[in-house]
Amino acid sequence: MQKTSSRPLTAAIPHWVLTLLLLGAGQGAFACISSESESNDAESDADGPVCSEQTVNGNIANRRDQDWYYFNINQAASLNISLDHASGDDFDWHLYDPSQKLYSAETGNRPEAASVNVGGAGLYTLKITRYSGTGYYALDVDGIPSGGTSSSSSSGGSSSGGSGGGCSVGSRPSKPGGLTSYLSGSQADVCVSQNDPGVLVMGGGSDVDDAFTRRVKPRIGGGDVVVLRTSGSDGYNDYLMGLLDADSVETLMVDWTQFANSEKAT
Ligand SMILES: [Ca+2]
Ligand SMILES: [Ca+2]
Repeated sequence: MQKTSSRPLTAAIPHWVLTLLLLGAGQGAFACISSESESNDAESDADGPVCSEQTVNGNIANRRDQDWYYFNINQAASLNISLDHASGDDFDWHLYDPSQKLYSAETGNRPEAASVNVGGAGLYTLKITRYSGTGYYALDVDGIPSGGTSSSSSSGGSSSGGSGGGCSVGSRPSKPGGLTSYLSGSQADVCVSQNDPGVLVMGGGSDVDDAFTRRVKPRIGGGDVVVLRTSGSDGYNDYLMGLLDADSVETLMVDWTQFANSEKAT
């Protein structure tokens, strides 16, 4: 078995545990937020997802407070972004595109309301800052397409949710816009029977092929394997497909906090 240098050993530990969880547990809807959650002062700690028709209540608590939010866009859309707050305050919003570049902002008017056309799919973030005053605000972002189910920036695999293949585990979670994934094998879910959970702890050296073939393979029963990584690429796909006789191996590049908190990754 040819191994690739892009497979960190640690990645092998959580993916198998999560494989069992994903196959054995139903998935609930990933809720739109209605209020902010501190600390959200950095883009990497943004709250979300923000959804259309759902006001988000926030608070600029002090002079240094800034609040970040995120939402996914799966197709071209016209967004109506508005920020409502006490008349004596002056807050602003800044919209960042999936490449984390400033895309649009409203800083000159009160209330801060504007329409923004977005064309690229992916994860957008919105930063709320203060120019003067502190206190509560209400943020509305209308026009976000429902679903957030596709992403042109992703590599390989399916970006959409699905039926779960009739496995009684609920629908397959949608992939957040901007999340890169690599799929090997069959895209469709396969149903397998699992009697007991299992944990394989491995670390400190190279991957042990026998651990996968003798310990993991019998338990997954030809099911679907999910690999969560924060860096690298698809180095585990072919490796695990060969060792586990899996129906598929999908690697998700979970390199943002928002992706880690998404229904797809959890
Ligand atoms: Ca705040
Ligand atoms: Ca904040």
